[in-house]
Amino acid sequence: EIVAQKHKEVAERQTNRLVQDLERATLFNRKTLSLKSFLVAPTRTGIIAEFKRKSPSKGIINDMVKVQTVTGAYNRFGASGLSVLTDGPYFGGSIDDLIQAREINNIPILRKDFIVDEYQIIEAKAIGADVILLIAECLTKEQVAQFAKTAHDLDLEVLLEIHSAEQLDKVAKDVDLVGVNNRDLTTFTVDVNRSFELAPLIPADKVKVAESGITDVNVIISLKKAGFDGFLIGEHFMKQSSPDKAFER
Ligand code: IGP
Repeated sequence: EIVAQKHKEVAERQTNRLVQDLERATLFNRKTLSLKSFLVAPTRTGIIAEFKRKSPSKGIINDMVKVQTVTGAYNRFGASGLSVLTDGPYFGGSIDDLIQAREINNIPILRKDFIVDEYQIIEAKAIGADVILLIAECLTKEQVAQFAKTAHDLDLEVLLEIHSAEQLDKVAKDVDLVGVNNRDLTTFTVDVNRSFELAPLIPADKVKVAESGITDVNVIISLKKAGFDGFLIGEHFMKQSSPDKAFER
């Protein structure tokens, strides 16, 4: 039902801000950063650190902290990229959160949302994102290919999220990174072994990202050995009362 809700949300936003308006935004012409490159940069950790106030599985995680304080700390701490939820209803995020994160950070930003319409991809560019998330569960194979192409035409990178081996059928030419979500989106069960199981099945030309339920540096080391270059972490950081202070060194 998320997909239906998103279509409605997009239709409403689109009446206030037409595609032509998005294309006139200052950030629309910004030169984007490559998450693929930042993930393997020697001075960075491979961690994609997420700003997430709440989630359907956990309820409120942290609604006291500011997006610039937290993302600034993630950046200083050595994150390769930032993931900012722009979904309001389920995750308590907003487009303004991403714009604010962009203002102070010069590392790649992933727009974390449920993308069901090309409008959201143009919007992602206009608010300063570098990467979009496409969730295999929510899209047909044709939509994945089409949306990924649109993103590439805008110089945005594409992270395709999968949860099962069957969904690998949706990997398209214009997909840059394949993410294995260790969390089942319907039952919310988290199992990091999902990443280890699916890793060998991911096409070799795609960068591998492990998503969700990562709380331990030893797991990151094992995932790296299994071929993962990216580690998407939200809750473990956000549930600290001061995620920013936790990272000060
Ligand atoms: C982060 P965690 O367990 O570290 O908070 O997980 C990220 O993987 C998770 O927020 C996520 C997500 C998503 C959120 C993965 N895929 C799709 C919303 C939509």
